[in-house]
Amino acid sequence: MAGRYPSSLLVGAERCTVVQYNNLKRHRYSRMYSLIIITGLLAFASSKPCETGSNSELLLSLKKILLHSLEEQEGLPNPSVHLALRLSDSHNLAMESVHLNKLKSHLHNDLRNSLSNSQPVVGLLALYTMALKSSCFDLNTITFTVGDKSETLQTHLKKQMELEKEHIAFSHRPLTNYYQYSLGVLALCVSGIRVNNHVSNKLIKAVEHEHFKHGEAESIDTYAMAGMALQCVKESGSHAHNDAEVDTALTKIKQKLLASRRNDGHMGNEFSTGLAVQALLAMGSQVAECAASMEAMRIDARSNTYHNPMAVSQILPALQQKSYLAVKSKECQNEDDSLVLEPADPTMVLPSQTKVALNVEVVASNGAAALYSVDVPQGSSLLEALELLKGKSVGFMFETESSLWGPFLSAVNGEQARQSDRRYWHLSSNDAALSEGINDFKIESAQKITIKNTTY
Ligand code: B12
Repeated sequence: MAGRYPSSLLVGAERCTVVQYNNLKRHRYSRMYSLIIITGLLAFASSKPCETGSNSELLLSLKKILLHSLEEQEGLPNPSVHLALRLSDSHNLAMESVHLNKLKSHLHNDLRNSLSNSQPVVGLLALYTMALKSSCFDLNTITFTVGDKSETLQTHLKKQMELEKEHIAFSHRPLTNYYQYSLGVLALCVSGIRVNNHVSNKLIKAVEHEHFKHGEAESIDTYAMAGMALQCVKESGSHAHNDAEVDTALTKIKQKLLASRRNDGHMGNEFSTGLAVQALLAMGSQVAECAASMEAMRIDARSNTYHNPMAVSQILPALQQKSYLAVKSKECQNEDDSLVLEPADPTMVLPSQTKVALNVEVVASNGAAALYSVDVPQGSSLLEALELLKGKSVGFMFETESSLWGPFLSAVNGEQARQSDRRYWHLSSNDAALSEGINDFKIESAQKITIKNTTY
């Protein structure tokens, strides 16, 4: 599966680093390698961390990562990447326009199929809505025909939110998750649709009862998304009767985000910090208050922590001191069209000669554990390592599902960990939870990976 696109980005004149792009895939994968070398970016010189001008080279290189990812997408076009490019202050309008058309055809068809099969897709519908709105596209002209009924995108989004809300009333959890529920509220709000008070109340209650979890840990990403959603609702004035409740929830979210700030400036982890900064800015924090977190992200970006376009798409608005709320007032006139993408030089990346020993422990839902061993080239992704193990025919098998973040490990040794059962295959290395998935995590040294069927 996973089309991986090892590619390279130079941030700082003296070095050339391999960055791996993850592609959006659906239900199948094929592998291919290419190396893209972008040379000539000047060394990053940041003396005033919060001033846009001082980090313009870094921002430029991040935008180019996103543009390259558009070219290399084999699967569905990514609405989050589109949104980040549209919220940027410089553009490649031709490439954005081609991508918009892909969203309106490929992603649209995929969403229609999901809606026809009654699958909950509120997060993707919301991102699609915001991507279209960020391109100033008339949302009223977008319709889905499901069965013999044709309804607008916004009507479908509202209906999905009603289903989610009813599910929360019934089982205290959304059909999808609170991150997607927040995205739904945000998308309705930024596109000027009044959010039903009952819908926003469910989000407010979830904040109050601290229901935002990622596995066993608190989900800072979800607090951030809920913060942006509720801030938008507050500003729209549509929640007038319960203004105090919205304020209480926003205050709590802000506390949660600030309390999650580590000494190195990250809020939550490397991958939630961008959304957390976006949320704080949306809620009225001054840029200076976020300086340490922004600097942490810039250090990450320079050391290639963000080698997944999805991660870049979530930090880029924050580094440009913007949040997803900016979609609401987005105008598409007189845009700077100066972003030029140099052609990439494809090169093969050869596997390392050095092998490292990997132990893989699989813990099934009944607690039964199986241990496997395999030697893999140093620097292999966990996905490549699992493929090698599978090829050894020692009884290890696995399957993945595509997502915006790349391949999600869905079944191991014939056992599914299904969202409908609130289960997933949790990944850890030497007992520490992985902060990346199977396509992005690299095996640099001998270790034990545990893959455990876990409830959440
Ligand atoms: C909800 C959520 C989950 C839920 C998903 C099920 C559910 N309840 O819906 C659960 C708890 C199962 C989960 C698991 C994991 N997650 Co998670 N998850 C999220 C969260 C908060 C929202 C995702 C979402 O709904 N997006 C909206 C929809 C529209 O996009 P989507 O792509 O269609 O959504 C699906 C995928 O994102 C997928 N998914 C969820 N997490 C991950 C992680 C990876 C690596 C992949 C490939 C897919 C994936 O599940 C979503 C629902 O189907 C994000 C936060 C964020 N900033 O994006 C983190 C996030 C994506 N997860 C993350 C991680 C690390 C993981 C795990 C690898 C943790 C672990 N150590 O096991 C596992 C995945 C292991 C595997 N089997 O492959 C990181 C990814 C960072 C990175 N660079 O890759 C994020 C960004 C959180 C963070 N800040 O660290 N996750």
